Amino acid sequence: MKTPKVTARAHTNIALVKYWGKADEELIIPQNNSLSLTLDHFYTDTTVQFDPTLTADQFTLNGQAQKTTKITKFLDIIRQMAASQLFARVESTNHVPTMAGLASSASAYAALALAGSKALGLDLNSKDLSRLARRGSGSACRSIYGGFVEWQKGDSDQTSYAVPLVENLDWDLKMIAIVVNDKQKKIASRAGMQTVVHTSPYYSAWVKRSKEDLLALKQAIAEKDFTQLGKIAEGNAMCMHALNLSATPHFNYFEAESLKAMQLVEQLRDQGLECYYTMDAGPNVKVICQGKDLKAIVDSLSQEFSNEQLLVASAGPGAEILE
Ligand code: 2P0
Repeated sequence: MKTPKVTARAHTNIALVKYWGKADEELIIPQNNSLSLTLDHFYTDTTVQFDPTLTADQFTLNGQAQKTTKITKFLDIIRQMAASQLFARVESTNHVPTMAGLASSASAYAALALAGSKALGLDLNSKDLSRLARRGSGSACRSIYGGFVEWQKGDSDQTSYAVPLVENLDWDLKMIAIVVNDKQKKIASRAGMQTVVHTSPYYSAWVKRSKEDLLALKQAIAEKDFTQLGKIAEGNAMCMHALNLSATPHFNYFEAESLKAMQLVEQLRDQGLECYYTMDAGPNVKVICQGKDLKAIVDSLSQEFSNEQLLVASAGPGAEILE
């Protein structure tokens, strides 16, 4: 018998203290705790149905058939938990503006963990859902929750999962994504962080620094201290990118336009408009600011970037079942 069709929605998240390196590559256990903000405007909807007439998993993304290797490996974990041998039809839609290049494995695996486990009749609690999402992509374990979320690294499958810090923000934070290039990244996160762990002479300094950043950021969040939050996020991002520059072979995600965007943010700050930048495993720059300054900052950025290149998001909710 076919299982019920279950649809789940999960949002992307932006890390303010980054995850950049694994202690266990198979189980996806990170080297350091990370802390993110779940975003409202970028999300993935995924529908899953297990069906005894299928002879293999099927996967479409935005209506296009995709390779199933990674999805099947992930569904195998769910099948094992539910003692099922059924294959599934998985249909995902990324609700990220097409040119954004922000489509994320975080929202994808958080939505798939929720829809897939529900479809097979598992009623996982949030902690176990976070552990499951982690097996698909590390950052996905944070997208199970809304607001500020910490991924506590743990040291085993049982102990590595995200916890919510502040789910409903009473703080008007905004993120402006400056899309400088929407093409696929040159170096995938998974390969990039692996190179860094094995070769950067600064890796142990990163682990130490990220611990300090995490503590300070949690305090800034508790005190709603935007200046501290921004400084920590910006500094932590640059430390992550310094690892890439110091790896063998060295690599980086910066493009000329990324540097231009970062310089603009620094200029705006000098002019008294408080904003900070962060960057992930790609050239797009994400600017963090407060709602009261959003319009002035977007107006200034639009002198250098088109409106289509500037995407604004706020804090968003955790993963949820849609039907
Ligand atoms: C983060 N990133 O904390 C960091 C910062 C990118 C830069 O998590 O190998 O796609 O699937 O666990 O989660 C991107 O890495 O990597 C990421 P895998 P993932 O958001």
